[in-house]
Amino acid sequence: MSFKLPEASPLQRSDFLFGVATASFQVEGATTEDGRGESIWDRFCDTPGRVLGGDNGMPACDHYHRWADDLDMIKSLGFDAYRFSIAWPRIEPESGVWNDKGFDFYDRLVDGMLERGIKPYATLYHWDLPQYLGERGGWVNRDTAYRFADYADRVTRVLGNRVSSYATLNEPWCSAFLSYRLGIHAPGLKDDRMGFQAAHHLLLAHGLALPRMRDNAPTSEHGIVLNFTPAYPETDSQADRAAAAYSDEENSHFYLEPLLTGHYPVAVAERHPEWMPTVYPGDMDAIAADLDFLGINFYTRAVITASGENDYDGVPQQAAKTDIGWEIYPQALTDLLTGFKARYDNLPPVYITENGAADNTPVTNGEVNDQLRVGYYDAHLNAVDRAIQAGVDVQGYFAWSLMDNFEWAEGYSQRFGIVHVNYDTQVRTPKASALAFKAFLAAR
Ligand code: IFM
Repeated sequence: MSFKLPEASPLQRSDFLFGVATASFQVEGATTEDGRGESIWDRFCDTPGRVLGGDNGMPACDHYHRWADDLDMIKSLGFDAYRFSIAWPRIEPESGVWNDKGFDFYDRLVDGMLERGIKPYATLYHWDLPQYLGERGGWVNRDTAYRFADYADRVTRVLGNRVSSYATLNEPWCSAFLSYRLGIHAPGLKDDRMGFQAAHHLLLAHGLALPRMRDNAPTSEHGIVLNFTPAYPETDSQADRAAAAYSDEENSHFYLEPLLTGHYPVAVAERHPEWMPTVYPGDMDAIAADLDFLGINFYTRAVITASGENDYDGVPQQAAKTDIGWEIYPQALTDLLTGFKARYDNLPPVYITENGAADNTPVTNGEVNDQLRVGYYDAHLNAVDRAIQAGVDVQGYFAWSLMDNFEWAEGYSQRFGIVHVNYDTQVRTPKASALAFKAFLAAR
């Protein structure tokens, strides 16, 4: 079993990069070991009612101890790269205190990848903000952006050019809107103005960090990872089309446009001037610093009505869905990529830094036959191929995720891994989807 792509597809070439992705809080465990400080997610998990089942970051996949075996697994499946993230609270457990044991862990991890011929793709911030910064207002406090730039500076000084690619942030939409506007992620606040201010401070953090990262690691690539859930109108009415277009301005272009043009979208500023963040002189220039790449995370689309009311929560009733309830709609990935190329003449080279499906198929007789996920990957790899044929510069693709892990507010209830994890025994079982990747990658 493998994936089927057109014969001449660039995805079949050995210079197209394939990787798997994880994130520190979701896989590492060891939340109190070797001097790691508390993160806002540790605190959020400890707050009753915030995370399904009262789950927390322990033991997750115990990757902190099992990283060498996990790297062997990545190698044996034939992937070129591993996208991982660095836990800020391991590196700077208290404000201004730099923890050698935290640096040592990522040192070992990166060297372990290099020894195995796996390219390290590091993300500096995948949501585990130190709790002490959370207590000072988190991303609503402008100072957090400066603290991030210092942290990024320290990490890139230590890991330097050994890392092929650094992303400053993973999905600032989630760190801003899900966390401060929609109340779903840590710290769980619900305030529009705060959400937009947090977004600005996250983008500023990226902009302040970037030149320091380039100085420290001049031969690495530097960029950012954004998530997109493109909006489609429910009907062809002018009102629904306008509502969908506006939704993209607020949720997608509010993050991408400042990075590529130095401006927030006019449509948002016109409709909601009261939400626009406080911006200091020089901020937008910093945010619009050149990117070596744009990381795009894609899972699904949103279906929008002008009234904001539908009885199916944005997912058409008859649609094929993954186990978390997200519609499977691969054409949206092609449309998203070609749409960005049409809108931005300076769109940098793109990596699909996350794509994948929740498919909770259990282990049966030692195997996991996750056919929904196999089909999802097949369809989305073809969607990427169509975008490349249409002229979009896509350099690589990362499956989310290497293994089942802590799915944030959903706890351990949703499994996104191509490798199954038994959280009691920590036994890893490659699923049919992992074997499909293995066969596909071996045939390149
Ligand atoms: O698990 C998350 C990941 O941390 C960020 N992107 C989406 C994934 C699935 O929800």
